[in-house]
Amino acid sequence: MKQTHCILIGAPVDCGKRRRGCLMGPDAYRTAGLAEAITALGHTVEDRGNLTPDSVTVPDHPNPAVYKLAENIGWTQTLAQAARDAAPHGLPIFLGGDHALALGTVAGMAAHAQTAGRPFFALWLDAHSDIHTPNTTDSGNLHGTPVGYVIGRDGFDGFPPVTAKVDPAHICMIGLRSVDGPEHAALLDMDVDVVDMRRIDEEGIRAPLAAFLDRVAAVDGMLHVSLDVDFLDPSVAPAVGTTVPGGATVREGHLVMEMLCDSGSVTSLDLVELNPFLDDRGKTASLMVDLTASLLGRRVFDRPTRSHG
Ligand code: 4U7
Ligand code: MN
Ligand code: MN
Ligand code: MN
Repeated sequence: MKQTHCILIGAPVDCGKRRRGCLMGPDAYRTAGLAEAITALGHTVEDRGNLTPDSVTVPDHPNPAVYKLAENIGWTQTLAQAARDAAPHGLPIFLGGDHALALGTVAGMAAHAQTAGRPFFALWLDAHSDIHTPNTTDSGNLHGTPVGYVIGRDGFDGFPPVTAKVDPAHICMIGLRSVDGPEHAALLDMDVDVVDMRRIDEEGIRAPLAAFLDRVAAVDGMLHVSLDVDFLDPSVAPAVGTTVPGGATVREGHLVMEMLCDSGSVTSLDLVELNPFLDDRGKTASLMVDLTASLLGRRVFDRPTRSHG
């Protein structure tokens, strides 16, 4: 893989749900040797440290379940700007932090793509579809809403207006196995490419991902990857609040990352939902670092002719 300048951006977002601990995520990735793994592959790394959210005040939300609205809006503002600032200089890697951070990172990267005049795509690696709005969520946990926000669904009053809406047909979700009723209803009405665990069982993970990557490459798209720890099976990745059994294996995770590397399309990455308080001697943090290394070109054994096509 060609030499890449990786920009680490710490986003200790912990307001997207009630269970605390994701604020320790960025330091866990650093402790697990993320920067060292990247430089060992011949890339350069710049660590911009941890951000803090803009402070905003908001009126009460009509859905009383909504949790920490103001803080989520503050983070969205801060991270959208951080994404736009970093994108022209290299490959931003957002170190979460819970998935509420993606309201900002994806909105910011999409705005950057619009400025650059390139189509924007997102790959959502997750047990969940995260397509709620503050009005449809029962839990009130806004880490379940980033996709709803970036495609421009109603209900995000008080959040920064989405200047570059992401086309649902440019989103692929892989790993789904927990989708709420209102999310299911929304997905039925749009062209998101949904690769749930049953489809992975039946078709394997390679074919649907290859088809999506071909679509991105055909139009020289910019691809944002949002990797939620709960994409992986909890037996191999226990450090997450929202465990759902029946997730991706270690090898499925690596294959996805290796194919993403081969595609050359990835222009930004979120590492989200790691809760180090729930980890088992750092094994989840280390696995996330290893997956990032695969995305950036680490190979066990390479044949010059291998390709995913
Ligand atoms: B994550 C949930 F009800 N859908 O809205 C909700 F199942 O970023 C979970 O993918 C959301 O971890 C999970 O609270 C958000 C729930
Ligand atoms: Mn999830
Ligand atoms: Mn998620
Ligand atoms: Mn989660």
